Amino acid sequence: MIHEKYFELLKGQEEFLSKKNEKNDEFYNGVYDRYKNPVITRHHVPLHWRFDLNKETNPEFMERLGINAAFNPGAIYFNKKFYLVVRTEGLDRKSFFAMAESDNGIDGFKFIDTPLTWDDVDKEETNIYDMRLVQHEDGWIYGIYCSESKDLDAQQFDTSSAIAQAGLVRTKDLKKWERLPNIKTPSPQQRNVVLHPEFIDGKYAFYTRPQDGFISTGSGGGIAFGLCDEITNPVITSETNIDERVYHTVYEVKNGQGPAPIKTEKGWIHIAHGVRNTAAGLRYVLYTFATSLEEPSKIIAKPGGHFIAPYDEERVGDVSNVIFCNGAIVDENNNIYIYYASSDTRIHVATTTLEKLVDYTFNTPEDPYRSLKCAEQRINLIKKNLQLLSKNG
Ligand code: M1P
Repeated sequence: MIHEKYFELLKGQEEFLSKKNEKNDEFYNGVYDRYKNPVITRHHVPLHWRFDLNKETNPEFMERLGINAAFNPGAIYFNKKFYLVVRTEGLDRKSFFAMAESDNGIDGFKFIDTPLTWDDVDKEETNIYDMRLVQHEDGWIYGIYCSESKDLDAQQFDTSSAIAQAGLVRTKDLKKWERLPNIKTPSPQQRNVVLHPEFIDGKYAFYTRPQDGFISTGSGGGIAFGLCDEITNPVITSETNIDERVYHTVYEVKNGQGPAPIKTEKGWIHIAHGVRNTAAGLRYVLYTFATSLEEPSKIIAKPGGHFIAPYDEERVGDVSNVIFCNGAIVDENNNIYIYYASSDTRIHVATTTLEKLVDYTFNTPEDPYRSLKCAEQRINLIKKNLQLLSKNG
């Protein structure tokens, strides 16, 4: 017999899920729009994924398998629907992937089917998260995610040290997933590995993030680029750093490629995250850069500063002061949906257009790296504006 509390909670959840999302008019920067509500939170997770509905086995209707957070989603536009592969984290800290679907990409996201699983090829793999989805020109949809295991070489008292590797899966229908071997690179650890959507010189091309520690990138860091011959035996023999960490920037401590780059007439546009350290801990923001169409590993434009940073309530969560993005969608009208998570807790969308993203990336001044140069940059802007104002005044 189904517990009566289920129907009461279901009614409330259905009302919550049917709430329309609206643009947040209090925010303006001309580059993108923010929205009033997150698109996915832990409260979106279906009740029958969390509660045992049977009154006999759960007379008090207790939540048996609670959800802590829903964040860092991979994204893909498939058969005219918006799909997010959500990093769904149980109360036990383990993340799993779950698919949510919406007709318009702004609201109405619902978790579908059941959590995603595939062949368990790596028995040491403990935690999985942050999938990047890409429709490759070879016809497959690939998912690359962080596959985390305990560091077996750590001292016995050290129960925290971990190893991050790049797990690889693929599908054609978003239902049946094939697990391929982890991607091998010259670096001891990897996170934020992303597949480029097109072949380069007939090879699969990847953005990687070499690191020799789990949290700190150590002597590694930066966004690197590497090629691989065979996707079923993914070995990248050489990684070249294309976007390094730089002192006193928003990507001083760490950075990482976000979703797969977006192709435009002027170049590939990349959305990445940059990290700096503060007295309150690490601060994660997003930034963009463009690489050449002829040479996707060559940066040709890079605005200074952040593109999206924690705003209002986004600042607070399980890991506060974090904006992270590993999923974006471009629809048939060149509208762009950037799915970003705030503070490792919930998912938001920011919308813009291809035209605006190109304008922002190519026409925003670069970081001149020194305060007096920044002041000069701003004085130039002020002078030009004052001239214009006095001519038209
Ligand atoms: O907690 C913030 C982020 O920390 C890590 O980011 P990076 O890969 O740059 O080290 C990841 O664990 C990410 O999931 C998380 O959001």
